Amino acid sequence: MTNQVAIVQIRGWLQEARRVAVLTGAGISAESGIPTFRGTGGLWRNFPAEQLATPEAFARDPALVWEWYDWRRAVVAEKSPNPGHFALAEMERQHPSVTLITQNVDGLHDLAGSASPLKLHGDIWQVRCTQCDYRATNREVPLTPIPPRCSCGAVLRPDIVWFGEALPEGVLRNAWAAAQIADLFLVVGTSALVQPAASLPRLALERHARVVEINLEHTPLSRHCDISLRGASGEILPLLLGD
Ligand code: BJW
Ligand code: ZN
Repeated sequence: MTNQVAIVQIRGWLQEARRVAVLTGAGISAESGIPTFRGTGGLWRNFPAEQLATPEAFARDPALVWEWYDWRRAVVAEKSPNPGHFALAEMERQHPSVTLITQNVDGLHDLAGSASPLKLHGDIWQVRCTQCDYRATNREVPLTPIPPRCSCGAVLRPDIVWFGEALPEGVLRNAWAAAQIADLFLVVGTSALVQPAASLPRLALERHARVVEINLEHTPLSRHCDISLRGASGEILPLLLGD
């Protein structure tokens, strides 16, 4: 099937679908200039994940981990949503029921106008205290001091889900529910390696939803999808919308 034929097919499925779920990953923000995690130019090419994105790494050296986030916040702060983000926001307006689930922490779906993306892995602009219940939005770039501290004296941490940590319970519950009831599930720009996010399209497949992948590369999910489109999300997603 050529991409053109596939796109006509997916447009039809989108029109027929009663409930749509969309899972996005770092690839959707790549065209905005935000590096992905894995692969060429990936954020972790020079840093094994275990060195930075774990609670153990943070406990060992909070300043080092914060330096990495401070750099990433500076990168993200100057970036804008691309046509892929805008197309998904428009899809929400055109379709009666779309649930957007994202693994991204960059906030670009919000900036594009998506109403309330389910953020599985947290938000780079939120901080929380390692000791008390304090949580806040913090858009300071660069951050001072590093590491930042709570008024209770303890160190603040990024409100992000690191390896070995549980995902926010309500968010994950809503994402499972959306995957369970979707009749069309779009998987966009994710390597589909990180759990439990990668299980969401698998669940949709078990429930006999149509599953469509949009990715520059093949992933472990590709061969299970009804359609797996090779291409850039910023080019393909706008083509799925009605006029
Ligand atoms: C384009 C494109 C373009 C490029 N257009 N496409 C079951 C089995 C095995 C392991 C586990 C398991 N369950 C749990 C685990 C452990 C672990 C895990 O999954 N490990 C795997 C790596 C094996 N999972 C966890 O630890 C999770 N926690 C958990 O399960 O806890 C259980 C628990 C329960 C109760 C109590 C306690 C614990 C937490 C996972 C948290 C992941 N967090 C990260 C880092 C956040 C920090 C940060 O952002 O700084 O989130 S990992 C990192 O990967 C980040 C991303 O959100 C996530 C996914 O990456 P993504 O988005 O897929 O990006 P890439 O780079 O991998 O792929 C980009 C893709 O885009 C590529 O395919 C490109 O081709 C494509 N692309 N340009 C279209 N223009
Ligand atoms: Zn505190």
